[in-house]
Amino acid sequence: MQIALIGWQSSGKSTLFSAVSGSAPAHGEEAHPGVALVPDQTLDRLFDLFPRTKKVNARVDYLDVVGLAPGQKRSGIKRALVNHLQGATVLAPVIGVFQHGPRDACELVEDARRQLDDLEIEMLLSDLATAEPRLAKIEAQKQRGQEIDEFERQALRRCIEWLDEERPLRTLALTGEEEKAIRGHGLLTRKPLLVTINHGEDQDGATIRARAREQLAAEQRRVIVLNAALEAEIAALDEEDRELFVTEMGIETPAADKLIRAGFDLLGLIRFFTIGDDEVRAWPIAEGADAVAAAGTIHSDLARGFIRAEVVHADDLIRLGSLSACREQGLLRLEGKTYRVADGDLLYIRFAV
Ligand SMILES: Nc1nc2c(ncn2[C@@H]2O[C@H](COP(=O)(O)OP(=O)(O)O)[C@@H](O)[C@H]2O)c(=O)[nH]1
Ligand SMILES: [Mg+2]
Repeated sequence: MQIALIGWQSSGKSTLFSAVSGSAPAHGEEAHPGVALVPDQTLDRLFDLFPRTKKVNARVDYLDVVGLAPGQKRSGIKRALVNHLQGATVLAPVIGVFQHGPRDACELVEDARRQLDDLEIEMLLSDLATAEPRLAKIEAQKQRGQEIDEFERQALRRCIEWLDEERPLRTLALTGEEEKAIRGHGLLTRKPLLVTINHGEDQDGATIRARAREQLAAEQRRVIVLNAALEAEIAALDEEDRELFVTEMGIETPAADKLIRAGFDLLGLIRFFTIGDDEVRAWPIAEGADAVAAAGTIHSDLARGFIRAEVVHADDLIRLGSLSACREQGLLRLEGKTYRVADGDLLYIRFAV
């Protein structure tokens, strides 16, 4: 999963990027990658129970990019930047309202909506700039009698029509074939949105959060509200100080957790665990995936030679303390290829190649 932080200049993207990834932000470059480990208490407990050389958390990739200049309205996003964004799984617009000072929460949310709408227009224009030349090329090929992908042609036409009405592609229902035909184009308004509103120390975060969730959340569009500067300060503390500070300030969860959780949710991801000879590991996988798909996430050989999976829920294992205790209670089961993996399952894949 790659989350790209986008937005207007000075909205707090780089500040948030440092807070969630712990690395230095983009400096003069178009886009700058960073990595964060998915915090996972269940994994920590499994690791205590089964000490191995390594504990491997699931990871999330972040991308910090240059901001759009406020003066550039209705010109679309620069191609060089679009190319970076096309590979992202989730776009996270960072909307800054911290600069407005202690104003009424309703006004701030209204301002955030305007900024978000303007940003969406830039993304729409960028998608048109991707889709229109592609369609023109296909039409030309068709005219010359060359073979073309009719699904792609159809999908692009529908997308362009939709975009012309200033609607994001997230809300367009495409058929499976159409979807597949345009997937490679990485159209921006088709990607799920994780809207992050960055408020200031002197603003009423709780009210902004309640109102923003009510007014700005939509299908494929989640809203989180935080104070990026404060989150960056917290992230820079060592673990002990951090816990103390977080409790004192009454912050629910650190920003990194919020972003990751919302991202997993948006993408319909769950995680499963494996315990090997040398590592205890968490793996992200699509909700609804079966045991073979899980095996394939670990290694393609495991999917090819899949025989059975031994499955126990990590919570049961932690509660009972050993695999033999789980087996005695019938909680360690043998499952076949079509078993639907549940969030928090621990899998032992039996395979032969
Ligand atoms: N007071 C306050 N300042 C912030 C906050 N987030 C960012 N800033 C400041 O705003 C400026 C721009 O932030 P930056 O993260 O570089 O914005 P970017 O252009 O979106 O990457 C910097 O001086 C930050 O310190 C915030 O939540 N509160
Ligand atoms: Mg920046």
